[in-house]
Parts: sequence; C-alpha cells; structure tokens
Amino acid sequence: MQRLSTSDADFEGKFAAIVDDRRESDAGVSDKVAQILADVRQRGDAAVRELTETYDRHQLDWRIPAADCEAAFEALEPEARNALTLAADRIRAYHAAQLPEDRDYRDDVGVRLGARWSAVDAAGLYVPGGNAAYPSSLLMNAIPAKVAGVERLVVATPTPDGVVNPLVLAAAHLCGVDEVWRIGGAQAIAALAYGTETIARVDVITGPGNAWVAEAKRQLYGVVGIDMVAGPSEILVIADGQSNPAWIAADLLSQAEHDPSSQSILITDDGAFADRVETEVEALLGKLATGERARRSWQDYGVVIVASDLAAEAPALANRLAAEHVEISTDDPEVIFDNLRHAGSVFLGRHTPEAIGDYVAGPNHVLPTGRRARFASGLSVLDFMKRTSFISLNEEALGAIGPAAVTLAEIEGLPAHGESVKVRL
Ligand code: HSO
Ligand code: ZN
Repeated sequence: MQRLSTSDADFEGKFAAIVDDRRESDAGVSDKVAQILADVRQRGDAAVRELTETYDRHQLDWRIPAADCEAAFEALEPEARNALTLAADRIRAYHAAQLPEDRDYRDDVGVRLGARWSAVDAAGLYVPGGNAAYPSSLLMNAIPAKVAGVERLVVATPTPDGVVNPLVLAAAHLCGVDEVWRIGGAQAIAALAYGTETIARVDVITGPGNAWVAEAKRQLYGVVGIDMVAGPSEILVIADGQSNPAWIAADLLSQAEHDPSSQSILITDDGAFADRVETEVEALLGKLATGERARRSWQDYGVVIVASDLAAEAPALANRLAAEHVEISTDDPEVIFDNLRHAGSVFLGRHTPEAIGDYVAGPNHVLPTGRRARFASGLSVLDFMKRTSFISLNEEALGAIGPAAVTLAEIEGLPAHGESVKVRL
C-alpha cells in the first residue's frame, strides 16, 4: 500500500504512475490461442473433444440437460433461491428500462428516415469454472440478453474432472438460458464463434474468463461481437473524516478480495481518518477467508491519498483514474458526483456499499476496468442489439437532395453511383 498526499512535492509523478499502471499481464498465450482457434475451426467437434479431454479430463456429453438446471435450482436452500430471484427481478427491471426506441420521421425536405433496433439471434455466455464462477455474473450477462430479445442464449462453462457447479446451473435455469455446454477455455469460445457439428454458432459472446478466454475473445472479435476485455476489479472510495473507518475498510477489501491484481484506492481529506481505515483494513484482512488474496492486492496496489480539499480535488483525481467503481461517502455526495465524468458505476452516500451493485441493486456489474471508463460503459441490453437505419424518398425528395449526390459521385470518380440517381431525376 502506498500513501500519498496531494500536497507532497512529488505527488503528480507518483499519481501519474498509478494512473498508467496497467495491472494486466499479457500472459503470452496469443500464439497458442491462435492455434486452438484454427484447430476448432478446421476440425470442429473432434478438436473440442480432444482439448476437453486434455484440459478438463473428462469425456462426458457436452450438453447439460435443462432438467439438471431446473433440479439444481429446486435444490437451492430457500434463502439462496430467494436472494437469486430478488437479484434477477431487480436486474431485469433495470435493464428493461434500457430498451431503446425505434425512430421513424420525415425531415423538412420530405425524406423519411429512421432506425429500427433488433436483437442478435444468438448469444454465448462464458462462465468460468472454479473460484470465479459467480452466479451473480451469470445473471448480469444473461438477463440483459433475454431482455434484449435474444432468442437463443447459450452458456459454455468448463467442468474440470466432470464436476459441475450447481449454482451455475441454478442461475442458468432462473435466467431462462436455452443451452448449457460443459466446455471451457479458448476452445469453447472458438466453438461458440465458429460453430461445430453439435454446437450452432452465436453472434455475440460475453462473460469473464481467464487469460486464454480473454485472448480468444480478442482474436475472434469481428467474427462475433464481444462485450469487452475485462481486467482486475477496482474500487475508488472518496470518503470524508465522518465516515465509519470499518465500513470503508470493508468496502476497500470487497474488491481487493477478487484478485491479487485488484486495486483499492481511498481518497480522503482527513489524515487521522486514513490511519483508522488502515488499521481496520489490517484487522479485517486477518479475519477474511480471502485474506491472502486481498492482502496481496492491498499491499501491491492499494493506495491512500490524503487531499487538502475533498470537493475540489477528488473529482479531478477520480476522472483521471476512471475507475470501475467509485464510492462517495459524504453527507452530500452530489457535490463530488456533479463533477465526475469517468467512472464505470458510482455509489452515492454512506449507505451504498459497492457490493450492493455487485448483487442486487439492478445496474450491471460488468463494468469497464483499467481506465476504460474513459470511453466504455457497463454491459447493457445494447450489447445484444444492433440498429438498422432506413431511408425512403419519393420523387420530390429525390429531386431535392439527389443532385448533390450526383456531384459527390463525380468528385469520387464513381459514375455508376451518379447514374443511379440521375436516371431517376
Ligand atoms: N465486483 C465484480 C463482480 C462481482 N462481485 C461478482 C461479486 N461477484 C465486478 O467488478
Ligand atoms: Zn465484486
């Protein structure tokens, strides 16, 4: 953990280094992933079967029956079932309000113009195996696709040694996922993108994954649409000295516990409060089952910044960090929020811990990391939709704007373009 003060002479240099630190290892798997993609493209099922035997050590049928998903859902403890259902309902309601409106109008020269939104036909959702298989992430990816109107929603998830994660199956049932395939890694992404003899191809692939999965998505972008390339989680907490240090410590560690490369940053205007938060972080690290991972993140990437004037300095620093999550723990968070432009999601006020957004608030928890909030947004129904524009002219309207098209066609040296307009004039 490093502690800085905005009044330090070397603050700018140190802060700039934090902003520029990528924290995203290039795992050097690019060539190997390219080979796997080419192999699956050429040999389809045979390649996927061999790779699954090698990496996941099983020869089971890939398709997990819908009945297994339903049974997994029914077998959930009532508390877990109710919590998942509440989360799903709230996520669905929030995303339903994102559905875009079609446009259809006539402009002042009588040209009819518009755009019509439609969902992609099929979407593939990758769900990692092991530790990172969060049912909440399945909800956050699957529900926007369903709300968008995607007809075929496919989940691919690895089952090492054939062991399925019942929570993943239960969440898939709750979201109305149409197919679940027990395949993983780059080969799963390739199978979804190219299709094989048994798995029909999809149009968009979303969902988190390890370095192989991320690289496969990157390489297949263009063959299919993808959501985004996600990096380790981040949280920036902007807190005044009246905040509860134990609450803020827990908020910082809530993202640190995701990954040793996660980053938690505190900006406060009260040095004594910062000390108390650091003490609380230490105490909590000692208690958490995820303490080892969280400690590595806090030690290597944790930052505490003491500002002289929170309202004046925090927004500018936050905009440069463009963090995935920004919490504002003050009585009047709007003062800071008004000047915040680059952030994945913002959590306003003392009673809004970031984890509420991870699970049950409603907005998506798949958010831009690694400063990508400068240009990107969280996952939404629009990631599963596309817009088709349309144009309709009558004779008069063509008369009004056609001649300019003829002129431009001449300038560009494309006479057939010009002719197609001229013959109608
Ligand atoms: N905070 C993570 C999402 C998540 N948290 C899933 C808990 N489960 C995204 O940055
Ligand atoms: Zn989280």
